[in-house]
Amino acid sequence: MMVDVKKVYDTFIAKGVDFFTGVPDSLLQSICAYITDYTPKEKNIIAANEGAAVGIAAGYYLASNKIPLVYMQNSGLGNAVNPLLSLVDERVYKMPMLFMVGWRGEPGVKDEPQHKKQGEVTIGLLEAMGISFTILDDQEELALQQIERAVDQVRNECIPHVLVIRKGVFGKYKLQNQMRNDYPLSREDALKIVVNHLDEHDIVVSTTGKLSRELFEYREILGQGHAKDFLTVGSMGHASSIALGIALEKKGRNVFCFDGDGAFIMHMGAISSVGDLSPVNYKHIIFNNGVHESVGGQPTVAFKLDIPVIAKACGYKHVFVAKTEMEVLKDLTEMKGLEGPVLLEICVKIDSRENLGRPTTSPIENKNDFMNYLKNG
Ligand SMILES: Cc1ncc(C[n+]2csc(CCOP(=O)(O)OP(=O)(O)O)c2C)c(N)n1
Repeated sequence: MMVDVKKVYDTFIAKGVDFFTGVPDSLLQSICAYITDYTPKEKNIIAANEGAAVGIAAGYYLASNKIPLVYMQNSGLGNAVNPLLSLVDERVYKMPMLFMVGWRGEPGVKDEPQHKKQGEVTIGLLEAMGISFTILDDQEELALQQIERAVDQVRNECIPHVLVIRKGVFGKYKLQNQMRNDYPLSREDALKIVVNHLDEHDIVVSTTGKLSRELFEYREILGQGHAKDFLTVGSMGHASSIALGIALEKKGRNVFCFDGDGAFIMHMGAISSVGDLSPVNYKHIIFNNGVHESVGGQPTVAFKLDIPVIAKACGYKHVFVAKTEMEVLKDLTEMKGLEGPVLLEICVKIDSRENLGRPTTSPIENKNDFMNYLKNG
């Protein structure tokens, strides 16, 4: 049984919930797509991170006295905890807010390692925060009643309430207003060009989502093993900081951060430390497709930003933008002779393979191999 996302959306609207903000999630893909297609842009704000979404929702409530809806993957609860407890909570400003949280890693449901712990503790986390919640039923009529009741509770008691969304509860819906761009390279094409250009001892910290999966597969094809790569499978937005910690400690190694635009934006403030500490061996590559491609292609604001200028203003020494293979190769060659931090933004099209696999080694194996390589290699 599944719940039709049109009916869910119509229920929100009928109950006066018509403002949406959040960070997309694969389990919420169809409802987020429906919201995107049927909501004016200024009433559906894809935020930099989940905490920022709570902030935007709080501002909306203060100015409208209406209930906002915040959507996120349960991985994003961590980013939202601070504003939930120090802003929204009933002992602080006591704000009415409806949440939709995708439950990755639900116990008993097969999922990737980075979702297991988060999935196990999701309900406990909500309980510990004293936030009321409803696990949405997969029977449509019941689910719609649950939503109505949740909105009533939020309104009557002026508190937050979380709708927990299990895998497969929402029926399919395909985004009509799909983002497009005409850049020639895909993320995977660009990744291969960069990997081919790495020196033997260069190491890589790669971001959350499909980029790390593509890197893993390409190293398999090349028969190079995976010891040079730290795959940041969870912890979205922190790859650049992990790379910084390594670069400062291992000054003789080039440390590449392979970042996504959504991840870069999520914790953009982190690069102020990169610029400030300015490790000469730090190389930041942003694979910018302008969307959260890994979870359904919802837009980011990345093509409206001047990422190289932001990096330069934070203290990076050299910055580049490339759109074609020729440009990427030219920039990579030039970067070899330069002291970092260096940033290269590669604009890529929105694309990924249907048959893309997942890492076959565990995160702990990855960590041990990587640390051994750093120690000995
Ligand atoms: C804190 C947190 N929020 C949301 C997610 C879900 N998530 C995984 S990958 C991803 C999109 C990443 O987008 P981007 O960095 O632009 O890379 P792309 O997939 O486009 O290559 C999202 C939102 C997550 N893993 N962690």
